[in-house]
This record gives sequence, structure tokens and C-alpha cells, in this order.
Amino acid sequence: MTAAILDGKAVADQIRSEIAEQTAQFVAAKGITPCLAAVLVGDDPASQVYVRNKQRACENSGITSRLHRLSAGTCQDELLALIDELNRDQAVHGILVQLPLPPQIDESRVLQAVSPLKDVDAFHPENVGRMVQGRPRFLPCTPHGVQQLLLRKNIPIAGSHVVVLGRSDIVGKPMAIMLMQRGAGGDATVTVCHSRTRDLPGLTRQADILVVAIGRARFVTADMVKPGAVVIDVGINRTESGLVGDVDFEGVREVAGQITPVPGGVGPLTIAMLLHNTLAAARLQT
Ligand code: L34
Repeated sequence: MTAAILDGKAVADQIRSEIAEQTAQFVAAKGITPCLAAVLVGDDPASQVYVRNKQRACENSGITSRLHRLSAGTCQDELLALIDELNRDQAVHGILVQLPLPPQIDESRVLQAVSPLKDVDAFHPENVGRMVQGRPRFLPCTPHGVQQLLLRKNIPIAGSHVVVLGRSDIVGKPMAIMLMQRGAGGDATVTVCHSRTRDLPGLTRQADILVVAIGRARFVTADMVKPGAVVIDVGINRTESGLVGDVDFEGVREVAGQITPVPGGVGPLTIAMLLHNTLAAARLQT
């Protein structure tokens, strides 16, 4: 069996056109244009690509974007001062501090400094707590994008066994919580696996839906996948042979039922959900 490709880019384009329409209605009704302020510290080439993609997506949906670039040597106080200024700036509705940050900066301190009402990444502890309690203000962009892909492709979630491979604060943890939550897009039986899990292949082979965010190139091989399973590859690794996911795409596509490609899978969905949150933030603040 050769898996069908889950075209994340196409679903993201659909979501983006819906957001463009909603943004136009919002601007017409309120006379205010939603605005995202992106903060990029240092010159990590991948981060520059992602932030540029985010800004371009904003512009295409009628959302204003601003970029604040700080040098790699920026100290924590300078960054906190910028965030404070953006928190108080009424024209800014969403604040995105692109990760990773340089080592001299305490990431959790910075994420806590972002106003929870402007926290379009949903990384502030107040927004994490609300999400865990099932009364979200914003949902984190990457897991929300994965959930939207499953919903829009009519992949059954309720009652399914989802195995999440990876336990990061950005993807693995919130993904597991969102899919186990009561109601639409949830009600899954979720297992979370990670680098210390015993008999990983034995567990991943039980997955109806396997979400992989472990950060290792081509880590998931065909023997780890149940025939017909849905495989969502959140990984994005730069290797000599170009961009590859955390899934060995060529091998796994012979076993899986459906699979996301890299690029063109989860990445564009992450960006679409950022636009969604920026519009939601503008609504909250006006
Ligand atoms: N604060 N930091 C914050 N929020 C985020 O949500 C992110 N993330 C991750 C890194 N740091 C962050 C992103 O935006 C990863 N990420 C991200 C965003 C977009 C893309 C990939 C990762 C993306 O556009 N991917 C394209 C290929 C881009 C390329 O050529 O490298 C794709 O088709 O997958």
C-alpha cells in the first residue's frame, strides 16, 4: 500500500483564505487592521526563513506585520524592554518571539513577559493553563495546525489511539492534551512517547494516528508504523540531502495510509494558525 499524501500546504491555503475574508470583515467593521509584531533575536538562518514566511502570510491575509530584529548578543533586559513596549503599544495585537533564543536569555522569563492577551503563540503560563483546563484563549500554532488538518481531512480522532512521539512544550505536550480533550477534535486515547520510552516501536505500531515531533531526521522507520496508519511529521531537519522530516518518508509511505510531506506539510499549517490567533487577538483587544 502506498500512502496518500496529506497536503498541509493546500489545507493551509484554504485556512488562510478564510482568515483573509474574516480579516477584511473585521477591518470594515472596526476600522482597525490586525497587527503582528515578530521579534527575531540573532541570525539563525532557519528562524529567518520561518519569520519571513510568517510576515509574507500576514501581508497576504490583510494583517499588518512588523519585524523587530535584535543582534545575537542582545541581553535579557533589552529584550524585556522591547516586549514591554510592544505590550503597551495599542496598535500591536499579537507578539511573537521566535524561538530558539540565544543562550544568555532565559526563555521562560521572556515568554511570561508577553501580555497573555497578545500571546499568539499561546506559550504564556496563563494560556497554557487555560488550554489544559479546556477553556483556551489561544491554541499553540503547530498542534492546532495538526488538529485542523485531521479535522478537515475527516480523519477520525474520537476513540482513535494517537501516539505522540516527543514531549516538547511547543508541540508534544500541547498536542497530547488537545487530542485527549473532550469534544470536537478531541476524545482520542493518547500515548506520549519520548527518547526514554521502552520498546518504542511496540508502542508506535499501535497508533492509528502517529504524530512525530522528536527532532531527529528520519527517526521513524517503516517497521514502527501500523499498516494504514495516519502519520503526521512535525519534524524539519536540514541535512546534506536537503530538508527532511522526523519520518523516513520513502520507507513509511509504503506502509502508512496517509502521510504528511516535509516541506509542505505541518510547517504551512503552523503559519496559518498564527494568522488565526492574530485575528483573534485583535478581536479580544477591540
Ligand atoms: N515562537 N518559535 C515560536 N513560535 C513558533 O511557532 C515556532 N516555530 C518553530 C520554531 N520556532 C518557533 C515555527 O514557526 C518551527 N516553526 C516553523 C514555521 C514555519 C515553517 C517551519 C517551521 C515552514 O514554513 N516550513 C516550510 C519550509 C520552510 C523552509 O524552506 O525551511 C514547510 O513547508 O514545511
